[in-house]
Amino acid sequence: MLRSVKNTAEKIRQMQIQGAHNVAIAAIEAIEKIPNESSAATKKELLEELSQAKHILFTSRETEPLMRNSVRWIISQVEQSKETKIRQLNCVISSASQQFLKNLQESKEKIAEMGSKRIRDNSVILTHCHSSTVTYLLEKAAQDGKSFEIICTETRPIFQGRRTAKEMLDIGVKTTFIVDSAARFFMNQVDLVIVGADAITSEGNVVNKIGTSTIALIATEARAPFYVATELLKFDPATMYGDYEKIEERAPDEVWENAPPKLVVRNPAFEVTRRDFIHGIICEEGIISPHSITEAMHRKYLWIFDQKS
Ligand code: RUB
Repeated sequence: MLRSVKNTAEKIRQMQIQGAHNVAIAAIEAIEKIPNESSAATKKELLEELSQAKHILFTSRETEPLMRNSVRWIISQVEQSKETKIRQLNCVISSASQQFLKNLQESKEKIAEMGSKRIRDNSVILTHCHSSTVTYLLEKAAQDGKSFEIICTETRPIFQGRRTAKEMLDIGVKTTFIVDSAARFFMNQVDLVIVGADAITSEGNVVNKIGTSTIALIATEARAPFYVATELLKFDPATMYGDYEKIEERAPDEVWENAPPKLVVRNPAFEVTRRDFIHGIICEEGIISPHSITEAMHRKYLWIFDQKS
């Protein structure tokens, strides 16, 4: 039972699937497979399985509100369905999953379209980590005929920046690869910074890969606009009701394998970048100020405020 969900959760935990967008897609696809692997005979049993699946996926990585919002929404469609027969309820899972995936793809397209317009010819753009939203936006800009170059950080400890660098080279963009601590050294050559997001809080702060807030700070110092490209559904409704976004702390051996025994090694995967350092959030509703995030959520995804657990 729940074989696909367990496999996917393990891949997410081990970061074979990485980045909030890809994590959410993998989780949705795993939920979509539940009907094929389920022995549920009643709606109650199916909802119990879905609840277990939710728990398994939610505990795979902590800082993944897009995945949580996706899974919650699909389950809510089953809960609210008037259908009682398993076959029909399985169809609800399938159509809700497909609808959500379609929405994510449409959002990604809109973000790329609007973000591409912000790129002026001959710009130097710095990015951090690997965000599929950012690389898609840059790909769109290249297709639109913009000429630009990229500086990307290696992103210690597990080097997601290498993936970004390879993707940029594959689309023929001049790419410079730097160690994370060289970001300030190069910032005076940078025209704009674009990073992705793992979570957006109700105050308009953004959670992204560790190192992002330092880059935001030095971008502000150098007067280089700092943009975040993200779907609005990375908004975490729990932050609206007082909770802090949890920051995942990963195993120390990612930082130093076989470190000296008494050494304390810390490895937070993410951190908060305050809205004051964010020039704009490039999302499916347009390029918006982080201050207006809750209005945008009310306009576009009102249902999110009902889904807390
Ligand atoms: C990835 C990371 C990315 C965001 C956005 O961290 O911080 O910037 O997830 O990515 P990790 P996307 O490698 O630890 O998952 O735009 O693809 O959702």
